[in-house]
Amino acid sequence: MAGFDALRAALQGARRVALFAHLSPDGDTIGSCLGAMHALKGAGLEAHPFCADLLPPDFGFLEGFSAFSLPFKASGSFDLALALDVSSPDRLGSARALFESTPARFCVDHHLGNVFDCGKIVDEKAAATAEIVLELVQALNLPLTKSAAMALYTGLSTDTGNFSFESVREGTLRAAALCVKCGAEPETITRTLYRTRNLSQIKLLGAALSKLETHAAGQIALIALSEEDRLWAGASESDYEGIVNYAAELKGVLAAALLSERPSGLRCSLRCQAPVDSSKIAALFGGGGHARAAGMTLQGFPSLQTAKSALLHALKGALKKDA
Ligand SMILES: [Mn+2]
Repeated sequence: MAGFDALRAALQGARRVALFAHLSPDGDTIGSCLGAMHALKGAGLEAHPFCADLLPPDFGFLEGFSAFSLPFKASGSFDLALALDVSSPDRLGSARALFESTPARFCVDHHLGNVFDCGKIVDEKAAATAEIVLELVQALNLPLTKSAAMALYTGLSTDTGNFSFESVREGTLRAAALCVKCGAEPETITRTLYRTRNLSQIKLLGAALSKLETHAAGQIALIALSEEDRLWAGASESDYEGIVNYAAELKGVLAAALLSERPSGLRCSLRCQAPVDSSKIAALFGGGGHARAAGMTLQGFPSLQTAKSALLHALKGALKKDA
């Protein structure tokens, strides 16, 4: 991988490493940061994870989760900065300044169209950034402790729908097997992340299902959740996770969207089946992601209703063009 030798060299002279997660952090960016942190610490380095956003509390079961801090709380300077699962400097949010002020900078990522201008270890075929981190851990002979294995397995699992997406390749499962060999507990991770819900999540899901609409002869499924729905359910940001899949699972649906008014803005999650490309639809609204799953924050719409109309128009356009 391009950038690997440079990273190895940079690590040799480094003492303090700063690790960076992206805005709206998911299991892959969090798991990759914590996995890298444990592995680097095991090799005698200092490593600190940073995220400019609030972290979803669901990942609190991972060892070292509380080590994450906001970038302005960083003390001292770092020799090496590593952005994990971050596709562009913008996605660092307010952590960008800390990243850019560090002398040696690298990103480890699997997104299409990574636009960083630094040392790059990018594999667009990897199902998760955690998969690349595992390759690096092995290639650099870093220790894979149980804590690191739990974190990296979490990254692999969350980015692949628990090992069920098209992106899953032999290397993904080999990476998972290595994590299990080193102490990762698939049952604990699966139960904690996918089989445990709080009341606000169940209520929000109920509201979402009652608002599911279909369009274009059943090829589009759309859910729009208002601020009122959020207040009724008592929902927090992380409670929206996964709801879009209910729309995507409806038989005959090629494009599914969840639009939601949240404290962080008007968010949209997309799930599309081939040949419709989620990332192309997201790009129309300044967002990004992958062909099967993408997301964006919609800006400049005076109401949920106008945003919904614009989104529906874009979904219908994508169906005409791609399907
Ligand atoms: Mn990822």
